Amino acid sequence: MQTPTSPRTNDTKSETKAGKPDTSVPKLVFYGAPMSSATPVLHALHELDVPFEHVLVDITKGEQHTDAFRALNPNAKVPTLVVDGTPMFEAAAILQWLGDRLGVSRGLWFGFDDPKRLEAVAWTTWAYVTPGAMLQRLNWSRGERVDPSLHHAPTAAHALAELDRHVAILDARLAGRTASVGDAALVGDHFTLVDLAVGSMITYGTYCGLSVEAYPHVKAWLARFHARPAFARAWS
Ligand SMILES: N[C@@H](CCC(=O)N[C@@H](CS)C(=O)NCC(=O)O)C(=O)O
Repeated sequence: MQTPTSPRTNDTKSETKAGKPDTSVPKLVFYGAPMSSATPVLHALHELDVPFEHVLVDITKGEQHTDAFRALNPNAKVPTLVVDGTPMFEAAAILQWLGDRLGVSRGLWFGFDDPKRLEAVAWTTWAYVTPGAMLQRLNWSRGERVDPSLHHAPTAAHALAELDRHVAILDARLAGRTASVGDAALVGDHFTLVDLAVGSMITYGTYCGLSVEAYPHVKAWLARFHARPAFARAWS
């Protein structure tokens, strides 16, 4: 594991708009690998604009299997986030925790008493267990890195059809939230970590062969997601 040449570390004190140190930000150590399941979490950390230490785990060299890393994440996978010394894993859980702890005051998540939090948790979880699960099935059934003896064309075709249905569900959600194409957010009236979680999964889907061309609301929403400066910082 190595830190990048210019890590954002906790030596950098987070500042409030008034210029006072934001002492409420816990010490965050993020373990990730480029263009992986860790990428949406890296994107979220940039959106939140909080200080964090970034540790690169070279999963191509097996660095995730060291005893030190397994002590943080017994699954030996990225992302892993250590918060004031306590490790957590699973991207969906990390995103929701970041929203609860750091996103509400930054307008990127919803407070416990806000009914919109119910929708936020629902859609964020949906991204990972509905299209996310189907993307896994698609990859297993035709992925380049998967043993070809495990490939199965009918399963791949079924997964793609299901993913298309998921995009249709998203399109209807976005269409119902605004009169015009392209300015809707999934929950609330502006971009939040909900859009980040779902947008990340759909973006990954497009890398795997999913098309959103037939869905104008999803297409415009995804284009705005990709135009965010923090997206470019994380997804490269
Ligand atoms: N369900 C996990 C999946 C994490 C995952 O599969 N991470 C991959 C990178 S995309 C990994 O660390 N692979 C290393 C390995 O399996 O050895 C999450 O969403 O956090």
